Amino acid sequence: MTKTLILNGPNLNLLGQRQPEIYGAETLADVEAACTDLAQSLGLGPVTCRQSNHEGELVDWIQEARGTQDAIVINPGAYSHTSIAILDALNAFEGRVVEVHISNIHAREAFRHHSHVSARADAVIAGLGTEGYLAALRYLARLG
Ligand code: CA2
Repeated sequence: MTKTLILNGPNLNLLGQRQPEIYGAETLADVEAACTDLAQSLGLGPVTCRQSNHEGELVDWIQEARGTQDAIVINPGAYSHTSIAILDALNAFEGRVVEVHISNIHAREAFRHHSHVSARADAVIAGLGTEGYLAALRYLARLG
């Protein structure tokens, strides 16, 4: 069983409400429900979904995942490009880390091209839309 924490960072609570041309039409609740359903059908183990607009709260949840979760799927939002604190917290987590970006950050503004989190991630998914979260779960299930 792979217990998985799905973490979403700032502004991702607005999914489906603004900028559908970039982030799609699904709401965060839709994405979280699809992740829960897929994890169950893959026999992956329980998923816990959380979203915060606050860097420190994301750090707290990553710390709490130490010893309690086997994997973290994280879309750090704009903190990807700025947060050493989230990178440090992930570096203290022993399990697998998959970084997800809904958009292809490399095809966007230059300030989005670098993610601090990618230095720790076992895998990085960008540009698959919200399907990226499901691809992350399939990857984790395949690894067992
Ligand atoms: O492509 C991604 O998933 C991002 O992590 C999304 C972040 C952005 O800062 C990163 O560069 C790439 C922004 C999330 C904002 O989400 C919204 C969704 C709907 C409406 C408004 C914002």
